[in-house]
Amino acid sequence: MSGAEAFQALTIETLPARLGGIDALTSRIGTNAAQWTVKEVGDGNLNLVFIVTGDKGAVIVKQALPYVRLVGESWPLPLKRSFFEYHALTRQEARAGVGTVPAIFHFDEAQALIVMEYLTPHVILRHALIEGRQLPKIANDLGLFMARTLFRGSDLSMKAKDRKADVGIFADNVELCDITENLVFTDPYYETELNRHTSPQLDSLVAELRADRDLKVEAQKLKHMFAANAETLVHGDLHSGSIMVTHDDTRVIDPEFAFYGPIAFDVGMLMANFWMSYFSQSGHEGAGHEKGGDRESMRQYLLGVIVETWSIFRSEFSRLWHTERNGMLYDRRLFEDRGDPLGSEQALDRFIHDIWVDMLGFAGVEIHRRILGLAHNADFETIADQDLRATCEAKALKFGRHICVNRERIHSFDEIHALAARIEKGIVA
Ligand code: SR1
Ligand code: MG
Repeated sequence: MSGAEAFQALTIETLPARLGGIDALTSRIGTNAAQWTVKEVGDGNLNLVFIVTGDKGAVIVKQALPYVRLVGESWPLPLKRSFFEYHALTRQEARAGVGTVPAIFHFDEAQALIVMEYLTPHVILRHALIEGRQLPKIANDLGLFMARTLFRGSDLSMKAKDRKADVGIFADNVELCDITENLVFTDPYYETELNRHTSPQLDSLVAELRADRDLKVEAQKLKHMFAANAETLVHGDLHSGSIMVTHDDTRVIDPEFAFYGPIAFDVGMLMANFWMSYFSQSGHEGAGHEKGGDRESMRQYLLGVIVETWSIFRSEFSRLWHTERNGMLYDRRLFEDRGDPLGSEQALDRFIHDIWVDMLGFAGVEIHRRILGLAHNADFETIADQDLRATCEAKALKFGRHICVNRERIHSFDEIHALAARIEKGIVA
């Protein structure tokens, strides 16, 4: 299929004939396209995802649709998000290393499709956590991934000219940013058509949050930061559904929301999804991996993952600060080169402190939008008992409000996790 042809959505039936002549596929899965098996497995909100298997192997074919799959054709969405996903993946691989994202074999811009590595036996991290599986490597892998992609895409590392050119390219990812700007920072905080929540159980808490002036002011402050602080190339949708895992391997997928935004946005979104998993665990008691595992040990595991992810992120970011700080910010000529290494340490401490504070804010609003907005997550949605689900969600909502509004006065995970435990046990109403 040539890139010049008009866009046409693939189907299970048409895919072999349409892609059967592409060397990037045939060389990996076999030339006899008539024998390929095709399965559509997309369970995200936006795209088609096919596993295509031939006699030599399998690949993933991901194709964007000209609308939001979750909602339907009434919500058009440009195909160019596939372009941003492809270019974000190539940059992430260059910055974080081969094996941190799926390998890319082919990109067709007009057909908005990417052919990439079929990750197997990987599963979506969110599903693994719902099952009660404890993955030993995720904190290390994700801490490193964030530090390396976020540092190396910023003015701490890139040449100003290159970075500005890249900011220009990704600035066109307007519609996907618009989704986040509305769905994360605004819609959850007022009554609008696409929102939903577990009702009537959460009605009074939702009304309370929507009347909460301090919370809404903070959410808008964070939105401003999201829209105006083009600090680095962020993944833009780094939740546990955008990560695939095995016991030994972690891959970050799906960066179609990538744009130049705040470092803390990716970190906060990821942490929020670990905290939501924490508060959802009691809804999965007795189910899943090895009869559900022990959900208290799962909760302790999740808090440990959060602390370790941050610690790895912080130490790798600091290492890069000392070894790769060759961009235009915090110029070495002002500090190390004139015998003032402490000046650079002071700047680093402050830089990391700002990420910490903003991370807590972004995490708080991400938690809220997954419970009050359009796009919910399976951690809570798969809890069949509505009363139990609402109890879990209410705890997460209160926790999210606290870390968002009080973020400038929160200094450690010890205090955050002491609060989380009190909320979880019902000690704090
Ligand atoms: C309409 S898209 C809803 C959500 O799905 C994506 O994964 C993003 O998280 C987006 O906010
Ligand atoms: Mg996605």
